[in-house]
Amino acid sequence: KNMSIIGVPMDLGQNRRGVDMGPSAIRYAGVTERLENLKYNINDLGDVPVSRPDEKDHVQDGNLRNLQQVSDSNRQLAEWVDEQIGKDRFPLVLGGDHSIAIGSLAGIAKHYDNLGVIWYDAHGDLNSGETSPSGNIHGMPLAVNLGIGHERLANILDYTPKIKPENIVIVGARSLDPGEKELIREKGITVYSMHEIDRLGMSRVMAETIDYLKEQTDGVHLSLDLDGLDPEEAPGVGTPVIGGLSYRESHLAMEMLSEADILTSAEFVEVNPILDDKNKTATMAVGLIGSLFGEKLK
Ligand code: DIR
Ligand code: MN
Ligand code: MN
Ligand code: MN
Repeated sequence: KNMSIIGVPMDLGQNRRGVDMGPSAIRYAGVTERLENLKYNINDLGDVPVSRPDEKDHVQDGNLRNLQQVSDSNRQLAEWVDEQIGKDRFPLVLGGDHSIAIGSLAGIAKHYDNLGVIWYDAHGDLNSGETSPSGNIHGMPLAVNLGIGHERLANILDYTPKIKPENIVIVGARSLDPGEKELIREKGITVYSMHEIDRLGMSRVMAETIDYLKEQTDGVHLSLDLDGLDPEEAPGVGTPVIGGLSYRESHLAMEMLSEADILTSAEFVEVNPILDDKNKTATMAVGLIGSLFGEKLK
């Protein structure tokens, strides 16, 4: 199986510097070797260019920090991802902050009529300039992909929306802003928050997610924000939230996805080696990637 790795050293979608080194940290933790051991043919394309922020960290165009730079890099990322899928290569995108899901989904969703998305995250990332408490675009990518938000973000590759609300499953949520909760209700988005995961167990949550998306969609993208995990296990993230998913719950989820064989693209985001403990979080990401791509079976 052919896979292309794309790094996106993006830190302009939020306030903590260092997450731009996420792709390096994940490569250093051995992602390519891990996948080659699983008999994947890997082409590491390197990193999508990210330009520097303006000198003054100013909020542009109605509460959107670094809009121009975030939009430009995401457009390029979308083109790279689109090209790899065109060559029948599985895109594995490494972040960078979660604003890069705008570009990756723009490139991916073109190829599907009914793309499913698993959003593994402590947050909903469903804000817009109007609802965001921070102006940080990394809190907005899922809304943007629903067609909600600035047109320079929502209209990348000249189409919108990228995905349908009924094709989204959020897993691990425990920090949702009021505007995000309202959007979840209004659009009927499926959310397995920590409450549901505690009650049902990850095994049932993933079984339901897989059954539902298998029925409903023609491709599935996994967008995994490392802050979905508990900060004790994944401390190298910019917006940690107590009470998260464990190492085993997360590996079980990846193993079940691997067995179900439904994924058509994936991204791992928000690894910040400056905030980390001896590259623990990048190492966690690489372990999860190993499980996602079949380590248990091979
Ligand atoms: C918050 C934090 N909801 C915001 N979002 C984060 O700024 O919109 N997303 N950290 O990953
Ligand atoms: Mn996120
Ligand atoms: Mn489409
Ligand atoms: Mn998050």
